[in-house]
Amino acid sequence: SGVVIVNTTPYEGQKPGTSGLRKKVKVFLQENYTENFIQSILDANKDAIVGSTLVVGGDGRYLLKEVVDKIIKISAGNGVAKLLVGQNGILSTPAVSCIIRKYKTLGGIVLTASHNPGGIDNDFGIKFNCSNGGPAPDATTNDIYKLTTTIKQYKIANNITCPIDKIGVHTFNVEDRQFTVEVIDSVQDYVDYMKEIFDFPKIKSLLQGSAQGKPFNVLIDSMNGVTGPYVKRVFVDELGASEKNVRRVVPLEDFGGAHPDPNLTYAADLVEAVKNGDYDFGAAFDGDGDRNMIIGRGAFFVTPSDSLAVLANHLDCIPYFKSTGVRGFARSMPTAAAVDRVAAAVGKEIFEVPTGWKYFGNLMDAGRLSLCGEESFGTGSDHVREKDGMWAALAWLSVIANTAQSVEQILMDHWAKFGRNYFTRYDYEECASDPCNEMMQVLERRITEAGFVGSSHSAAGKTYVVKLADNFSYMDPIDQSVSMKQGLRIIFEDGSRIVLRLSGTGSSGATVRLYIDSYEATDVQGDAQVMLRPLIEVALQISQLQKYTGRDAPTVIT
Ligand code: VG1
Ligand code: CO
Repeated sequence: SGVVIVNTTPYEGQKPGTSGLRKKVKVFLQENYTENFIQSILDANKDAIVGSTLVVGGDGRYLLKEVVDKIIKISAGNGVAKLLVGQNGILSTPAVSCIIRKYKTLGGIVLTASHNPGGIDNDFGIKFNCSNGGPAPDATTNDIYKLTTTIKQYKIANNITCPIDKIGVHTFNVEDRQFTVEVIDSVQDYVDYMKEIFDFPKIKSLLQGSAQGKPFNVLIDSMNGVTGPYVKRVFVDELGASEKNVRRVVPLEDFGGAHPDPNLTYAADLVEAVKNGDYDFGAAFDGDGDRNMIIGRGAFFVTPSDSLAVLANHLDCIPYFKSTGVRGFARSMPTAAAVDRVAAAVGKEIFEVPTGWKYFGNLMDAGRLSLCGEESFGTGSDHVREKDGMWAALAWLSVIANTAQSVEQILMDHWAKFGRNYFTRYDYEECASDPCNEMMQVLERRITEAGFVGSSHSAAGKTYVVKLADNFSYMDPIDQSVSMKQGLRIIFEDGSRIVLRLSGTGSSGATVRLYIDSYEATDVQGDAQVMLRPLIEVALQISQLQKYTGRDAPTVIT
């Protein structure tokens, strides 16, 4: 087959955000839009691309198969030697990371807009992961972006058509070079790895009741996203759960109309099912399988910042960490500082990085980091270089199997020992961009002005004195790269924090995120919304958020 060189012109705005390029499907459907971005990803790898192997897969959303087909043709056109493609294009984000690492490929292309809704009127996304299995760091995504602004042509082998619905190997000759597409089982490598990491027989006996008598009844919700086949294989085939223990396990192109984001708002029906049913545990995962929500009996909610802290304190329940040892811990800046207290107690390093999983990779590669998380329902370890929803659920079940405690008891014990970081996040989704940008500028000026540090702010009978305020910047301790302007922080004398940032994953307008974190040593049984009310009021006053967004209530509260 021959390679054609197609002339093209740049599109504006192909700048990857927190996690890849995410746009409406219709944006990707514009002539050469997707081709330009794929070619730019390959070009950013320079000479290494010729003769390389790449992993390709995504979360099953609308447009996946068409884009896989384009990646096959453009890879062939650019001298890639081999692609490992998930059957029907299906691979969860953590599975891509696992496969890149296992087969030591140059990297992978992940086709997902994660938790954003799918379907022809919704979102699609393309992300490049490097040879460590993690999302490309800023330097690489900046290179990709720069290439998209000057692209003049792309190379494509149009004659190559390769079925991806069956497992198998296809080889082609492309201008005297051999090009191979290996269609792989979407779940096998990942499931094999989970069986190495966890004690499956122990989790199985927990679920079946042979350990404590009564079966431990779980409800696992894939939200019509990519984790369906993984959940079936692990929970039903391996761990002996029944079909009644799993729900929404068929990946759908539009996620059945659901917003596949595992939180109390968008996974409300799982919460209801666990509340009203005889369940000891519920978990939900997002569209691409890297996020998780954990709830206990009666839908007792585990806030992700606490989930991270609890797991940090119980890593000895997971065989993987017995062999690797436990290195440090890390969290993203807006994540509540509960894990910091565990790190201090067990004498481990703790890192605070900007929002986005790409910032954890260097620390893991350097052997400094074992477990990390984000408040946005992301939890994971150095077993891969992405957050991993199903891993988090299996980690929790390991803790439960080892401690013989309920989810709620585990949290109560944790708070009794460490105190509690109350946390909440308010999201104001799809606001007008200009006023939100203005709000952030005005707020940054105000909080960095002389006199702001030391000023007091009162609401609902509480007064807070500012100790530090800035626009968070981070220097990577491994390669010294600096990431500026990662979110406005106001930290008060008592350790309470207000954080404000604009989302980098939306596909239209601006989404404002307001994060509130406040520590209580002994008053640990309260309701987060009640406990945090004064601080929320203070945040709304200082930011004038309601004026700028025109919203008097958030879209989502977690
Ligand atoms: C959000 C979360 C962030 C997460 C990112 C990708 O980013 O806040 O913590 O890493 O999504 O998650 P932002 O910029 O919208 O706040 V996923 O599951 O969409 O890959
Ligand atoms: Co995701």
